[in-house]
Amino acid sequence: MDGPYPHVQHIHGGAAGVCPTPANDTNGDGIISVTEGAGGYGAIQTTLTTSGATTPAEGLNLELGGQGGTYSVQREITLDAATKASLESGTAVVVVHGLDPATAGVSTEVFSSPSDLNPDLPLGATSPALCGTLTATQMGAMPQGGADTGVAQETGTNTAALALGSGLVLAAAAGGAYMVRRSATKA
Ligand SMILES: [Cu+2]
Repeated sequence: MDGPYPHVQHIHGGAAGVCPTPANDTNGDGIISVTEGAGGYGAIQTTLTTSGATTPAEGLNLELGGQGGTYSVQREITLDAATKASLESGTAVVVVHGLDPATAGVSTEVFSSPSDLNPDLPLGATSPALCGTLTATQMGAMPQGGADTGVAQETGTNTAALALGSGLVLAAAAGGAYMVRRSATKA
């Protein structure tokens, strides 16, 4: 649509707490769809919107997602009971959706085919791009200065961190967040 490609992003939970691997691309189209990946990371529990509501109902609200290749979100949100339970059990997973059409490694036909979540959206826009399992760490004190109250994601660093006002700091283990798209298997 001539705009920056969107990234809806969520805390998923209620499943195994694991991110998909290329082996999850069961239909072999070069993209791991939500249908192919969600068995490991579960359903949307919190939508990490850039503003406004953070409920699962906003899960596909592209206007409240991140935009383009680099962005930052700093906000404080209140997690619901389901998300807290996943965090406590180690099954909470941050998933950033939306592949870069320039680097997705698939044809335009595949990228733009109907999303398994909403046929009005392209498959590439809703499929997982980044994923990391959250682990809880008790902090003795809140971080000083501007706490990272949202997911911070920088290209190339493979990190995702979430700091909560409760004093819990949740961070994906180094190397635990990784690109889940894969190189094209078709020319
Ligand atoms: Cu998601």
